[in-house]
Formats: sequence, structure tokens, C-alpha cells
Amino acid sequence: MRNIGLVATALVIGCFGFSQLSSVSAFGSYRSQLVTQFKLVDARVGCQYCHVDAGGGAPWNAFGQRVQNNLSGNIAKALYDSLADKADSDGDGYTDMLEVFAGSLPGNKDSAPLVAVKTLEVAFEKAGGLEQYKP
Ligand SMILES: [Ca+2]
Repeated sequence: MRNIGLVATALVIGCFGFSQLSSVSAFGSYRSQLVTQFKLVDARVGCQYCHVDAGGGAPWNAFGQRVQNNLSGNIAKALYDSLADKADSDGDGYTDMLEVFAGSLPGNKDSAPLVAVKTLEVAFEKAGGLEQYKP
């Protein structure tokens, strides 16, 4: 009897572990797409690019909410559409596309580019503008 209980417990833990792994993998693929599509430095991109907490999960920051609102099954399109909105999600004076280009966080008002908006806009357009982030 005791062995049956152990086997059942192992199965429950195994299934739970598997579902957690699947969940992590899905979010990991979103992160990979973000890093690749936005030409970011992989090691510098944490969960707080889109989430409020460093560990991810709910809640999402203003930029993460924008991506969620644009998500209809295709993360690459949702990421592009979020920049094409030309919004300043965190209200720090820089549009999300300029923040992505500069390497600051588009959903965190405490993270902003160190150069003036006009200077950054010129460099952004010279580098290819919004088209450089098209999937
Ligand atoms: Ca910001």
C-alpha cells in the first residue's frame, strides 16, 4: 500500500513538473523572439522587460500589457505591432521603439535613454527606423 502511495505521489509531481516545464518553455520562446527581433543583448534581458517582477508572471508592466493586447497568437507580430503603436508606454518621454533601439526598458519609467529624443530619432531613422524590427 505504501508503495502505491509513493508511485501516485511521484506521478502527480511528475505531471505538475511537466506542466510547469511546458509553461516555462512557452514564455522562454517569447523571450527568445524578443531578444532576436529587437536585436537585444541576450544576457541583459530579464523578465522585467515586460513584467513588473523579476521572476515574471503577473502583473505585466505597461509595455508588457501593450504586447499582450496586440497578441493574437503570433508573438513576432505582437512585438512589432507594439512598437508600431508609436506609444510611450511608461511615460518617460521616449517612445517604445526609441527605447528598444537605445536599449532601455520601454515599460519602466526609471529606465530611459541617455541621449535627447531628437538625437535618438535621427539615429533610429538612419539605422532603418521601425522596419528594422519587422518579423
Ligand atoms: Ca523607459
